[in-house]
Amino acid sequence: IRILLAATCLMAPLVTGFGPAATVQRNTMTNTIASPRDASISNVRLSLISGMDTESADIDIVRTNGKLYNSDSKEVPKVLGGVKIGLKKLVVITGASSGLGLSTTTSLAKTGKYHVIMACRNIEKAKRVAKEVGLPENSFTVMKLELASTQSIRDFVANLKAFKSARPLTHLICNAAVYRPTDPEPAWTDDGFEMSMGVNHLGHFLLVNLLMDDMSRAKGARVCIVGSITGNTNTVGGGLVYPQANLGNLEGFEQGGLEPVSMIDGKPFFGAKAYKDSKVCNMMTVSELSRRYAEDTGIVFSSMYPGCIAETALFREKRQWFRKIFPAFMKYVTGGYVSEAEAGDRLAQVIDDPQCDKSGVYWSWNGGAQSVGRWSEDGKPRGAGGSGGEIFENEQSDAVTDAIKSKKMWDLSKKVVKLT
Ligand code: NDP
Ligand code: PMR
Repeated sequence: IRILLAATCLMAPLVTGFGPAATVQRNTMTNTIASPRDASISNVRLSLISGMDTESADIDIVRTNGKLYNSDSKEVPKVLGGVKIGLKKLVVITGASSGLGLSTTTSLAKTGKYHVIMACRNIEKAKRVAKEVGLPENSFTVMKLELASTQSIRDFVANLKAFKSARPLTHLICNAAVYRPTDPEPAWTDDGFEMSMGVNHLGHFLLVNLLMDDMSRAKGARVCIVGSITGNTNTVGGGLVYPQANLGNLEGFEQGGLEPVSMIDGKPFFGAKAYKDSKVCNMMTVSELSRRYAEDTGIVFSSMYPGCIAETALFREKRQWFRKIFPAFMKYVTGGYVSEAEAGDRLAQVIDDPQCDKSGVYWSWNGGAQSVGRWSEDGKPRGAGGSGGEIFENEQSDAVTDAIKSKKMWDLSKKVVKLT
């Protein structure tokens, strides 16, 4: 009993250090060493209750003199990798209820290092799929985020603040997207933005900006906004397949970007192009974030192309025959196919791998049928992104790296979403 009491007292500073909302709920000793001099405890299981969720953490340490030891009696630092011992890193993933977002959630959760906030528009669906893929109970929390509403985005950020009281937000993945190639007329977000641009770019643009202050206080923070080959006209997938992304001179945003203005270039609505334009804005946003904040805050900003995950629900609007043929076409003709699971590992790598600790990079994988996927006059790889490739720092098209246009895109996006 004495050891149990001692353990509770020793753990108290560890727990209360994480903020006022954290309290000890349960404290179970599974293995004790009898000698009072050693008084070591291994595998103490703590449950922290924060604003919205209960999380357990296995702590493999304890010592009396203020120093911490692991179960091999080796002293360990109180802060490991920027995160306090016993607490997982906190990562927000938008659109975690399907496709790439869900497989990335699975990849990160299974490392045991991350607690994933699944930021989703459909809470019930997110909970259901989390169960279906067998996410460990204490590895995730589902939170409401409707990117087609700036109010919902602001509410999400406020709710996250309550949740975060137990630990800082270190990682953000902007992944959610819609692709509406067959819509004859534009759909509109709550605020009156065209749906693909509103959800894929403007919603994430607002979210990142609202979280920037908090994240700049975290150590080792990373932000990844998912881009695509189809937004880059220097590739076969983005350059040869009609329509090409083209922001024009952002005339649509200059006009306020609100209904009835649908396209960023001010031209008539074109669903497939709106998606590709939004991906250009995603990648430009990363360059701008990196230029503006990387050095001062230490945050690593990146974008990536996961490969062609041809079976996801992104293609829900496409005809049935296309959805059947597309994966085979990508596998056997272009070599650009990648499975959801492998794509999830790739995005998780951008978040977790020390190799990806460099800001402003657009990551890709050099897999698949190289000869088809490459379109490179300078001989540098621009892989099709297919299965089994190595990670590399990809180049983006001149239209994406246009610094003047990126700045204009940034300034107008701020105006459009009413960020001061
Ligand atoms: P999915 O359709 O499978 O996943 C999209 C996710 O976004 C879903 O969780 C969806 O929620 C969510 N979402 C859609 N609209 C909103 C909204 N208004 N508010 C909040 N969440 C929303 O597509 P993918 O997994 O294929 O796409 C993920 C990312 O990967 C996208 O950024 C896409 O551009 C990118 N990408 C995909 C490629 C591919 O080949 N599939 C290739 C290159 C990039 P719900 O589950 O409720 O529908
Ligand atoms: Mg594309 C190496 C060639 C390559 C790659 C990597 C892609 C990726 N595509 C390639 C080639 C081609 N595609 C060719 C030659 C064709 C004409 C037959 C073709 C067609 C095509 C269509 C109709 N491809 C598509 C579509 C879509 O509707 C997808 C799209 O553009 O969604 C926006 C798509 C894609 N091709 C890709 C990738 C990754 C996509 C998925 C979407 C995305 O960027 O998120």
